[in-house]
Amino acid sequence: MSCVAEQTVEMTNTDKQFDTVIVGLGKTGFSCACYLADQNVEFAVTDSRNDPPMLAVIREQYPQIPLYLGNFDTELLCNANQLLISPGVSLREPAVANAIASGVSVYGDIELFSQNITAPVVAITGSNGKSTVTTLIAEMARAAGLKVGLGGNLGCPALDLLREGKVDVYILELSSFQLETVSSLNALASVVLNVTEDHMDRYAGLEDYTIAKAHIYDGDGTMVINLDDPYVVKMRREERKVLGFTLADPPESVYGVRCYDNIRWLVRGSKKIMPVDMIRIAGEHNVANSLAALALGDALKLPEEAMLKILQTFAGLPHRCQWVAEVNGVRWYNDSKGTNVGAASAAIRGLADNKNVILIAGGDGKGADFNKLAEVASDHIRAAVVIGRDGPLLKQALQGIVSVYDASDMKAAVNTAAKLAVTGDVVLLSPACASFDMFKDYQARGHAFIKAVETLVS
Ligand code: UMA
Ligand code: ADP
Repeated sequence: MSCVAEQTVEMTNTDKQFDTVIVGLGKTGFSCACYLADQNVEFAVTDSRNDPPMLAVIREQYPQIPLYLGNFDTELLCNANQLLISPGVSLREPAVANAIASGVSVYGDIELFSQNITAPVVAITGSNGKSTVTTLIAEMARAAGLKVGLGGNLGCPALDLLREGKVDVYILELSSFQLETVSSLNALASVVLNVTEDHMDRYAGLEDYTIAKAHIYDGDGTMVINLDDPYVVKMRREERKVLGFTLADPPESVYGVRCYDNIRWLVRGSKKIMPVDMIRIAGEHNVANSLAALALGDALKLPEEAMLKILQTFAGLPHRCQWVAEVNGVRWYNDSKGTNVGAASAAIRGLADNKNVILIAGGDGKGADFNKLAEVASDHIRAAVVIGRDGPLLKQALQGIVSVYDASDMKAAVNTAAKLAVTGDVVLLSPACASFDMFKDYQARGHAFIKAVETLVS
């Protein structure tokens, strides 16, 4: 196997001999390069792409770093002592798997981060709700006067946080990919919000994916456990401090929901906390997210007043059940971040009222089983407009349950939905798929939707 080296020197065996090789030159790989360069460690960087996202930046800032682009070279990876691997690269990638088999140690940016921090970490994972809960708990901590380092899968790569100076607490959103290669995290408090199918193109199955997620609980911190999710309940370890949450009436000391005089309250055991309808973000999934944030805040000893203020004021992140417009009595919502079946199902349930949803969905399904979406569709969806590479698979699953229409792009999808919708309907973009077959990312997909809806208004 050969690969294109950026150095002008002729490559020999010794040229491919580095103690550390960074695998991947996206946001994570570049953050690893900056961190190691600060420590005066020598290393090389490789990426299977010819033109990875951070190529121009690394060439400009670190012209001396050897780069190996275009594919993964088995010799380069097997000669290393350690690989610092990016989350987008699977450990099953043949050259990486060969290196692991020949004894090379492999870890990711979160492991390096964990080995070098001096402040506690609150860590959040789950198939859905990660960014919302991560933002909620970060805002709560800030409202309590703490200096927060916020990042991970959401935005700023973790190692960049170490270059920004001292903080009181790190709050990290972590993906299953990042958790595959962590052993020293030992978070003060951590949560797996829920487990539903995602990234099935990367994992052997749900069990494999669940095992990766469960690493967030390694260590001796407080385990925040979603008692409504059987996969999460199984992760519970008896010897550990546990704070539970449920959308049901909870037992003593568990966070939950209880009705008093027909008003639903967030409670902890028998203690009332706040009426549910004072939570600003809508939908039952956001009640669960709020309870998870309260439990994490409890573990962090945040004052309740600061936490409740945030629940009452946080308006939600863009592209998550985001209200876009009302046109002729039809409400349009952008849930472009609904990138798997579980997320789209939660969004549909949260916004539907008597089968009034016209759903726009499709894209890169990541190997998902769309039949689970069909179960939700039969109760809540009147029609669906499908887009993208896996639109036909989605159509196959939904046909016979609801009327399904094809659209070639987002503008066509919005126009078709506009023709189908009547007063009182909700048009929801919640694709149940990744965006990369049609867009740069989920934000670009959400913006394309908003732009197309705006043309209906003008
Ligand atoms: N890739 C290659 N060859 C390589 C390296 C990467 O083809 O040599 C491909 C990957 O398969 C992937 C893409 O490039 O499709 C990006 O991978 P990356 O590891 O370079 O990604 P980064 O730019 O470092 O961004 C990663 C996270 N991306 C992924 O896990 C795919 C970002 O999460 C995260 O914000 C960033 O680190 C900082 O921590 C994004 C994401 O989509 C938002 N995450 C997934 C999700 O939320 O579902 C897990
Ligand atoms: P993530 O970071 O895990 O992708 P987000 O907070 O960005 O999660 O929310 C993405 C989408 O997932 C939302 O737009 C909504 O459709 C769905 N969602 C959010 N929270 C939950 C939850 N607790 N359970 C199920 N689905 C959820």
